[in-house]
Amino acid sequence: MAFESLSERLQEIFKKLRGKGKLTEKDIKEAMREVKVALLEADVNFKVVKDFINSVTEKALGQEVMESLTPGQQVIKIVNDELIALMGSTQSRLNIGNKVPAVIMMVGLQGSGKTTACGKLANLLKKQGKNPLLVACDVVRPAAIKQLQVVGANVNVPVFTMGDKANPVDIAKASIDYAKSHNSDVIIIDTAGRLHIDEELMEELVNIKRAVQPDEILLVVDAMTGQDAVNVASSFNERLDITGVILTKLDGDTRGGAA
Ligand SMILES: Nc1nc2c(ncn2[C@@H]2O[C@H](COP(=O)(O)OP(=O)(O)O)[C@@H](O)[C@H]2O)c(=O)[nH]1
Ligand SMILES: [Mg+2]
Repeated sequence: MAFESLSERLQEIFKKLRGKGKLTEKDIKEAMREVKVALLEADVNFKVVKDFINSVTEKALGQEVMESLTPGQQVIKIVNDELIALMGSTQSRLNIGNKVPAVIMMVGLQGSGKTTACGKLANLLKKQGKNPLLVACDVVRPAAIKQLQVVGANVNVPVFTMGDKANPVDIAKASIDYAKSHNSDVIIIDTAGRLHIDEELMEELVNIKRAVQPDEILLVVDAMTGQDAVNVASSFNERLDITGVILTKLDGDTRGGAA
């Protein structure tokens, strides 16, 4: 992911700064140039990057920093503080923790990227020391279960399935017992989508929600949806009271067909 490699790049730049006792103006400018390149390569808007670098450079070149005992640390702190200000100062973390297993339900239109996001989320949770279980509740799309199994295998996370003849509500319920007996502390439910919002889909999702009381209901939205994303989000929110949104396909050019 773009942010992953950006943070790695920044760590490298910070390491160099930290290694220096005293910083010269040249050191700081050199580091800022590297930060700038890293941000641009992570596809951050040029004007945003320019303002960011100007603001950080100005602060970093201030007297207090240059004369402090740990100028490298000070500069790193400035970059971090400004980055937080830039990206939004409230970090949204998943609200899971008390209940075992915690339940995360993924919802969204067909093709929005739910199944893919399930894998990414499972991987992330695993890195945080969790023991996730993926649950195959999409029994509508023919190859959906197989797809989730491939996604799960890629990140080494088990997948709970009851095949495509079972009812999604029953699958979701059964997965909780399965998680308990297999030491999974968080389950990620992959649900079916539709091409358009329809009553049948919403009812299915509402029923799953009622059965498993998710801690988080994350709406997965394709970033290319554009303005219609707002309509999609409010329709899902009305019925399901979603707790978060995951924007997918921010990478690359997924636009196809008519330009
Ligand atoms: N480029 C790109 N493609 C994605 C992303 N997420 C999903 N896809 C692709 O979009 C298609 C639909 O994704 P899928 O996870 O099956 O969507 P679902 O129907 O909501 O489960 C697949 O071909 C995915 O590989 C993403 O973040 N970037
Ligand atoms: Mg899917």
